[in-house]
Amino acid sequence: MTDVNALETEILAAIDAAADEAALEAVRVGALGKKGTISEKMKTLGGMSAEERQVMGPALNGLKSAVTDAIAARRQVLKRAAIEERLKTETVDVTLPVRASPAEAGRIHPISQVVDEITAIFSDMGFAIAEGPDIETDYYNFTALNFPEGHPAREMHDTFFFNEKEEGERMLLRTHTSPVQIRTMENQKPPIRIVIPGKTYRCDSDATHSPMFHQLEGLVIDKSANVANLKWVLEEFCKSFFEVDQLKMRFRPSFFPFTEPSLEVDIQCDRSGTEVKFGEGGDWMEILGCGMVHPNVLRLSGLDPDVYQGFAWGIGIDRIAMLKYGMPDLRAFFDADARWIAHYGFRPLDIPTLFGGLSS
Ligand code: 2NM
Repeated sequence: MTDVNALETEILAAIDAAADEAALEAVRVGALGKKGTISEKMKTLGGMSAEERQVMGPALNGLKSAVTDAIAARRQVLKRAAIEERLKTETVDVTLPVRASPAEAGRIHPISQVVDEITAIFSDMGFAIAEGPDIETDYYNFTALNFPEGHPAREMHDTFFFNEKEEGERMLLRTHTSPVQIRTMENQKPPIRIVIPGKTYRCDSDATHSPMFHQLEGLVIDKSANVANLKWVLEEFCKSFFEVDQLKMRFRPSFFPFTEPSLEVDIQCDRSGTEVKFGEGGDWMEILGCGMVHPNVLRLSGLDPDVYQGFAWGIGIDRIAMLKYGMPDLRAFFDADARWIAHYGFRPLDIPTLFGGLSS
């Protein structure tokens, strides 16, 4: 009996001393596990005399239930302590500011914004958007656009050529997006009303020229499209883009191989202040080139110039983006400077629409 009492004192002390649930489990296995001290004692009951067993049986059963209860009670205490400890160390400060999501921190490049603005304006007038490859053949970039072989205009385009292929063909980086108009005329029956935004390339680099720049060209082909329609489309576009109600335009004669007549367009502006204002003042600024598509271009693209006619135009996107948003240096467009984009960039969810405001 003293044995049993001593064992009980020892086990209860170990239970009290267990500092965490793992230590408590070790005590339980040591006492009540298969080879635990109490289990071993239980096994000796079989070899005892009837009188001895009558005394030791209840004593050991009493020990077993006392230890089981003590372990359960201690486990509760340790569980609660563990929770208290976690609550103390795993606090979340809900008053801390939330980190901005990418949709709020990111910015849209002014070029992308201006392309979205321009395409929104022309989509609203019923134009479709067309695209094509940056790497082109000599045929689509020049020949089909009525640039005669050896014509000085080919040199004026400062073309980037690739090395000649084995058969002698030489690919190039398109110098304008006009090859897309040719591909469209080859593949679609008029009426055609498309705008083509895209990257274009010329070997030219200074404060106002980048070897890669952006153009937006437009094309209308049907049986009656004329210069009056061209002037209306461009006037509506300029008013929408510069967000003014009235805007005087000036059409001057020019030359492009692919149009006849060819015109250069100036818009009214005021340069008397620190920044240029459009739709007022007595100054002019050149903004785009345009004209009636040359009959040779129609013919080469498979359209009969006695049936179809149309007009086309081209605008430098980088330059009008600089004008509209007061950005002084073209080169910053392509520097990938995070501080510049944070200042001049646009919020991703402020998508330009005519009803929502183009640049609001
Ligand atoms: C310009 C100016 C004038 C033009 C012409 C054509 C085509 F393919 F229809 F012949 N595409 N683009 C054009 C006309 C482009 O850019 C200043």
